[in-house]
Amino acid sequence: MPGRHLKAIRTPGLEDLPPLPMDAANLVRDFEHHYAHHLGRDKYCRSLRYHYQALAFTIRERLLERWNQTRYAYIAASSKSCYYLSLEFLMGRALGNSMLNLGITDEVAAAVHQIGVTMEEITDEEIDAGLGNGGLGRLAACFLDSCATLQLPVMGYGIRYEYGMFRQRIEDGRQVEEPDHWLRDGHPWELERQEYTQVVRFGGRSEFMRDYQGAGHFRWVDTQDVLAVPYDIPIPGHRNGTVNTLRLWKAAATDEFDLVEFNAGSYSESVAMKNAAENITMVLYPNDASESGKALRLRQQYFLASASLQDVIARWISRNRRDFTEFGDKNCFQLNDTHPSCAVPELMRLLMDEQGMGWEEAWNITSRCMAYTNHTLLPEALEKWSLDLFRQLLPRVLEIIFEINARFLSEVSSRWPGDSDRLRRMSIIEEGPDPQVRMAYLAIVGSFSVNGVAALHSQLLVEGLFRDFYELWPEKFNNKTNGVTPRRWLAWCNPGLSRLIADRIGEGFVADLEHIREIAPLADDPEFRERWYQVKQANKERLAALVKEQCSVEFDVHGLFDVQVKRIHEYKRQLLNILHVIHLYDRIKRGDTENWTDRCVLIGGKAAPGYFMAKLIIKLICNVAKVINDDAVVNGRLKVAFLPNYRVTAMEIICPGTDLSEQISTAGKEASGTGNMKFMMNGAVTIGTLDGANIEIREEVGDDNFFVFGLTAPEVEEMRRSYDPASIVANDPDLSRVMQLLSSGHFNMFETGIFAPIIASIMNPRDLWMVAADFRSFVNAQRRVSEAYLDRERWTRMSIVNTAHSGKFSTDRTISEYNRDIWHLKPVPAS
Ligand code: 26Q
Repeated sequence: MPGRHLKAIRTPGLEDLPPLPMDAANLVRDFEHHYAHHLGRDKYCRSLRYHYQALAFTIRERLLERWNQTRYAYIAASSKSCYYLSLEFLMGRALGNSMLNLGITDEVAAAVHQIGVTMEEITDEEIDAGLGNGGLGRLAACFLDSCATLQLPVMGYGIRYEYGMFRQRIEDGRQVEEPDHWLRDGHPWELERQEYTQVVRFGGRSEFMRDYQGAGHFRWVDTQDVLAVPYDIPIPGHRNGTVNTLRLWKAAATDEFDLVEFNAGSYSESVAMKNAAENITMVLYPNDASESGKALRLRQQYFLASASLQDVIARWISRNRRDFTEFGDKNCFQLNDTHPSCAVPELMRLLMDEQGMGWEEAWNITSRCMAYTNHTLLPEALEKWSLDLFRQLLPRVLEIIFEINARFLSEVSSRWPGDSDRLRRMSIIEEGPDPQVRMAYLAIVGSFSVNGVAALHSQLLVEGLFRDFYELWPEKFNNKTNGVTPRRWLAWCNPGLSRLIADRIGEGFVADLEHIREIAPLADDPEFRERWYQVKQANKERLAALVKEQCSVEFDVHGLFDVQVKRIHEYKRQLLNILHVIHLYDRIKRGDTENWTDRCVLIGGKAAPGYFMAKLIIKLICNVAKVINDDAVVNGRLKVAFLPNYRVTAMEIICPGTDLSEQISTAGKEASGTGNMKFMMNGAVTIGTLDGANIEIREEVGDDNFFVFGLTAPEVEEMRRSYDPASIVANDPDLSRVMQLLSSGHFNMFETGIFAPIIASIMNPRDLWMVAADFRSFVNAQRRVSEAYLDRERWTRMSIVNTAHSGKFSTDRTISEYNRDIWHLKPVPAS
């Protein structure tokens, strides 16, 4: 029954079963059981897919025991809980991570060996769970790992998209998108939880009525209802017995829905309605900035918010009856950007319309348990939804937003009487011919905490985008610098380096990355440096093999591996990177190659399907790569490759094999960046602007171990006033030659004029990303990089120092700060 929690049926003894043994022999036995009896395969099966599935089930049942124990411990502690609401969880693969966190990597390796396949063959069968676009989605995944490792009662809530992030192919140098039907062969890690199905309503209208006592109530009627069916995914902590939950909702049509239409004799309408309902969770929007105005996207956002809140409330009622006095103290909802911010009016609606509370009481609870994280500084990426769309889809929710706004604006006007300009600026509703709901303002007004994701970003938020709100409520605003989980991004993806580190300082750094600082003195130990260098070389071999296989380009591991992988976006300036590549090519052609450092430049990332410039930049990278790689004069001094289909699993091979990490966004535009942290942790040195978390990385490693360049954020804003790229180009002979090469058609011989929009954007005085402005400084910094790389001892020392100072960038630190300042949860040991 949707929405209703049945009384528990106790099956005696189930939780007293002896724990499943973890030794290799028992793993083999359970593997064989799943392979033969569950999946029905035998020795004639030609596909390794079932080996993967059987092993996944073998490990999942070991997670299940700990999962239950964790739940019992949380119930017994009746502690405060936090819910991470996110439209994206970019989980990647689960098998390796589960083994690592259960602490059974060696046992599984032995078992797999007995079965007669290699570990790599099996792990390669797993498809990435690509339920996210980029940084924001991967951050959510790293957060869940840290919450479980810190034994915090935190649950993730998201959407079980049928199709995840599209697969990218490159055809003739251009991006082609293919659907990612990742669930085709089933997902062995998930557990369907039909019994916790919720109903989410859309459309209809809001009605006011009085009950028999004369009290007024709002009713939302004539709605179209959709079922939300939960699928749970286990999130193991690192060797601590805790297994937390990620709950993903799938949309399904209600039975009644079908029947009404069906009985009316319209079978096809009924099927169409069913499809409309199930479409809600069909596909992830592949846009890493906002996608304007799409009704289906708003449906997804409300669907997630409503299903998750109803689920939390149902659990609350099953444990506390209808006593909500402590609800606000015992629950916290962290909103991953504005995407789930319908949660603010939706919690109001559930508390008032369904639980019968008055406004004051409901608002008191809501505004005490919502917290909002902002992930962008680009004003154009701030989410807005048209009022008309809102009214059509969520009429009752819009009414509540109006009331929130009215009460909020009256607070503003009593603080600043007569300041009508301020009222207009701060209103949750943007007036105009097509009025809009400003989701960020809704989130700020409804939350007790608002945070940015790096020090600079948080500072720029209160000085710029959210300045008015900061003046009103300074105490709400705070910073939480991002991190990445050292389990996946060091221990799992870089076993060679992890062993070397563990040999010297023990394994403690995996659970507490602050310990990694202890390797810093070893940068002065020549023998340690030699071993460090050898590990890096081996990782470069692995990366070179991937590049060979995927791009048919041969990277020589003695060259400097120079890597930029991330979503393709103008503000991230892949264009600046390629201008430098063209400049190096030009130097080779001119014979200016004294003391040359061979370079292998790797660029990868997906462009939003509708983003013309981003797609054109991919085409340029591919064309430049082809010309350079085919030019005999270059003779291996420079290699360039575009890696197709960049994703979590690719990064696991890329970051360990990288020498130089490119973090070159226009200052003030990248909120934080997290790829920068993965690279640093794996001993890459950064070339970067003073943007996002780069600033904090540089602070940790020191000026000598970081190649900084470019305008600062205030300098960028200052330069905009008089920006004149034409004169910058004219006064820089190197840049002139690069622009000359571009304009001459050297990289588009039989494709006349295709790069004209790129040339125009560089030459545009209103170029938002100021590519020409930073060219000289970038090329100079790259010169210093090349020189440093020629001195192998010096470079290796820098590499060690980078890893040694990566402790701050563990999500364990980030989550501890969220907990200390925002959530206030007590850790609960699993047993
Ligand atoms: C919004 C509305 C409609 C459709 C799509 C979207 C949408 C989807 C994804 C908007 C933004 C995103 C993703 C944003 C993102 O990944 N931001 C990155 O977040 C990282 C984690 O905080 C930061 O490190 C990066 O700097 C930031 O760019």
